[in-house]
Amino acid sequence: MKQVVISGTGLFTPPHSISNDELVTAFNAYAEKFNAANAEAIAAGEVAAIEPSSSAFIEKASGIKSRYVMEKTGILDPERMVARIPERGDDELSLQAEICVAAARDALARAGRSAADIDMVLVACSNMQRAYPAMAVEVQQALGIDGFGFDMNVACSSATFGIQTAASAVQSGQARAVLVLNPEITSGHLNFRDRDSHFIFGDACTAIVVEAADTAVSEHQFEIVESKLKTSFSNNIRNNFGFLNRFDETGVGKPDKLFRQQGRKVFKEVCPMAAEMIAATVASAGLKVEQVRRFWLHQANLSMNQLIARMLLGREAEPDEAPVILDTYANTSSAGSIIAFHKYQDDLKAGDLGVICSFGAGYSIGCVVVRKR
Ligand code: CO8
Repeated sequence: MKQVVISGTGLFTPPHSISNDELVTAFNAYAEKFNAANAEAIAAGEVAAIEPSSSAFIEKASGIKSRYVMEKTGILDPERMVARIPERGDDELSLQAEICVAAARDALARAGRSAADIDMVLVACSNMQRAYPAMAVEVQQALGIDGFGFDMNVACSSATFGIQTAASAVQSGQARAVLVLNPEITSGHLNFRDRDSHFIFGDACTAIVVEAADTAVSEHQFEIVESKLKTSFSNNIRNNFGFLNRFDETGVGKPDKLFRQQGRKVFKEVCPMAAEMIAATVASAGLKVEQVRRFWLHQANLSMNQLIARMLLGREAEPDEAPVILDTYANTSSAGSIIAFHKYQDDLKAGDLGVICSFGAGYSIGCVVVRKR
């Protein structure tokens, strides 16, 4: 079968960072205000008081210290707790397309490619800004790419599923090169009034160029050795936001139309699934886990990644073996494992093996074994 490589990656990091302390101060101001306004109902047992959040808890439970967002003043305003970003007109480049273009330019430069070399654009992420036209078609036009584009959503696993889709398109001859984009504006679907989850996510966009090995020109090539995808239905991470919401006005704006999860259950169920998938994908490539030089894991929770590494290796992973970016980026959904891959790849030598693995809502798990060329 035709050899396929990842020839370049790119990253857009939003301009604003929010520390745990800043986030907690805003949340606690909101909670105090809510509790004061509902004091009588709380005393009568009719309404539950909102407990305060804490930076110490957030860092201990998740490993997250800060996160990047597209806009922070609105999120940190206890009266609002949503970013303030004005709507754009139909004739302006949309926000999600704009961050795709920024990450794409970075990836194309690293791949030594221009728009003329790309035949297919895939926007693969957890949330699309609109129903249609597809984000990918807008990005295609903004970059001046001739060919076709479409959107796909497999939540946190969108990037790895996107890589596999792109590799198949190159292998079948459908495209010479594919641009995969993961614009995760997660702050749009995060409930900043929910103590259990207000700290979990951050915004970012990654870009990946996938093309045929025999014509690739980049100095940053990774051969795709093997990949496996798996989905298994679960309601433990769910968001009911959608275009049918308006059929029933009573549900509009309710918390189930934002991200929510059973964090403990997700942790317990997904870690073994991810470890098994990595082991199976490495084995099906005829390799041993001990031969893998680096694991670029989905960046949701530090303890989760430590546990997966222990399950695989039978020991703690060295920081260099499973790099962490969630401390400063938080969970950027599908972009997380690609940010780790993008930032921690230049020291690898020809022949070094690595695994990109994502896991999340669906459940969905995507695993890609790569070899540095
Ligand atoms: N401050 C202080 N205390 C808190 C806070 C807080 N902010 N939040 C909860 N607590 C309390 C709880 O009330 C609880 O108290 P008690 O013991 O008295 O009941 C105690 O702290 C422990 O709470 P938890 O059991 O919830 O805490 P955990 O240790 O389980 O940590 C985590 C919570 C961090 C959420 C953890 O469970 C986790 O990370 N789980 C895995 C989650 C995960 O990986 N999810 C992946 C989903 S991402 C994905 O697939 C993409 C979806 C699409 C993205 C859409 C964009 C938004």
